[in-house]
Amino acid sequence: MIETWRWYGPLDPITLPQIVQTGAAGIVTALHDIPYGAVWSREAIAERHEMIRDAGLTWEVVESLPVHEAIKRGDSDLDMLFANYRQSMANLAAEGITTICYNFMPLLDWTRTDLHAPVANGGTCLRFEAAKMAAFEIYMLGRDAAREDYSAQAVEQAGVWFQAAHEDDRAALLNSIMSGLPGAFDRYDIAGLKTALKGYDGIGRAALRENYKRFLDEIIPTAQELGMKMCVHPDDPPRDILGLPRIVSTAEDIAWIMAAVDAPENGLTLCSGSLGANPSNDVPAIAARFAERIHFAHLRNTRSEADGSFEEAEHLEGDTDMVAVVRALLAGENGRDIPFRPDHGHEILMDADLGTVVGYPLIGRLRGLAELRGVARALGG
Ligand code: DNO
Repeated sequence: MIETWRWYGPLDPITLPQIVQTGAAGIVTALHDIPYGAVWSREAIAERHEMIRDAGLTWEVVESLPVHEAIKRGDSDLDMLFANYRQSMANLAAEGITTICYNFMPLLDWTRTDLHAPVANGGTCLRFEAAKMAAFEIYMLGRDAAREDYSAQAVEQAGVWFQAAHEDDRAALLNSIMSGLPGAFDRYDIAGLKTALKGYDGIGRAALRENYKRFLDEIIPTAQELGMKMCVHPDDPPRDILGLPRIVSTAEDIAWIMAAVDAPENGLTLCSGSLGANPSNDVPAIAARFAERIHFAHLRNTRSEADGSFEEAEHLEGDTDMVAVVRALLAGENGRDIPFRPDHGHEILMDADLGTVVGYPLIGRLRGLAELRGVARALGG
């Protein structure tokens, strides 16, 4: 398997020469400064590519070429957005970069309520606390219907939390929830989020699937012409959130996507952490079932709690049998060629002082990569 590392570009406090020292061979990155929906020019791609090559690394995967909200909503005039997406793909392919990760989550990307939850060994992790998310939805957004989306216990604790919360606590919660949106674009305050949510009025699961199918119909033929692999990232967490449907959360969802355009270029990013946060997802079984369509892997672990809360565990700990996941990936025909990256990581040792991108610490990820490398090596990958 190809060891990769997510790099956030020239503004990332972790430099390319430092990444070389982690042992990773490949880079996963994006042009985070380009607004969603605009074309990635050949020049901008080439410039970034050269930096990566100069450091002795390869640009293995684009994460992400973002899908504009208008496409997810299925607005009426999308021709320009699809044309721009295809143009960015062509420009990437011309530079020899052919694997693209993207997601189809409405409005939010990965969502957590705590960015620095303490863990037993003294580090911190990312945490999703159902009660705090419920508090955000019910009391801060005023979405009363959210009471139906959480356990009775979580709804009750939400009230307790909100009563006791100060202005700072609420601001910190909003900040945590918004932190999953990479780059500077499309972060919302409460008013902005309410407006953005209105844009999804009347869009349920079936409509979102229809919009996704249209995206695949528009994009996959281009991927085929260009020799590219598209790989959708699962929803994180794998459940509806803010009343918005999420359609990349379970094995059944993935099977629907793979069948919607049944071609190898329509593939999956196997994110063990995202899928693993739903206890009814059997992640090794999902990896085995879709192995031929998995073009990229995010390896990470979580520990779930009864009320729907979960937190991120060390890469080899937690609810998912990581050895079984890697074994399943390696059993696929192209298993040895799959790029993988250690996803997220605990903040440990001096991580907190380094000013790295939230969720992407240096030492915690280095630890994860080293552990995963050992697993892969032991299994012959
Ligand atoms: C979280 C990441 C996601 C991922 C996007 C892909 O850490 O795995 O933000 O990059 O969902 O589009």
